[in-house]
Amino acid sequence: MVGELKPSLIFMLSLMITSCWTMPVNTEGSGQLSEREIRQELLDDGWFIAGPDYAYKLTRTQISWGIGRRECKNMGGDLAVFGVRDNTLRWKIGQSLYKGPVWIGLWVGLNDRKVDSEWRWTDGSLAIENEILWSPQEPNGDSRENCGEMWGEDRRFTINDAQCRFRRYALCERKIVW
Ligand SMILES: [Ca+2]
Ligand SMILES: [Ca+2]
Repeated sequence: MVGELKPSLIFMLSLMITSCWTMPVNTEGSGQLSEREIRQELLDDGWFIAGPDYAYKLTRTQISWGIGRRECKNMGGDLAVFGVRDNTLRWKIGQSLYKGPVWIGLWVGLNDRKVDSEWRWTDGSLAIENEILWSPQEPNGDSRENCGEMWGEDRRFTINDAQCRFRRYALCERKIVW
């Protein structure tokens, strides 16, 4: 069969096969970004990386807890949970953000809206007592205050229960897929 093919056709076929082998792997458009490119993309988009796999960003304006959560989701994340649960990370995030716009508190992914005094993270898990570093005398709002904010004024970035309708910047968190 091969013998019936013209030599020029065989040459062309071999050229095609060789070029396929030697063609450089094109990563552009394949969705495969390098770690450096992912970092740059997040940075350009206003996110900052804290912790191994998470990025953080504040909402543009101060809004209620519910709208804050929606905005975080629109930005590809949710209200911060991981970075709030971890004391060291929360402090680090707080310090970084305190250099930005002036704020009293930031909405985080914590609420007791369903059952009062039963604090849950927005991932649905029940917050264990020592997972939340409450501000002194907090939580004190009973059924009036059902949304968690990270308090900035004392620079300790402890947690306060606040009225969900209050206007705060929301602390959005996004897991980075490297
Ligand atoms: Ca409450
Ligand atoms: Ca309170």
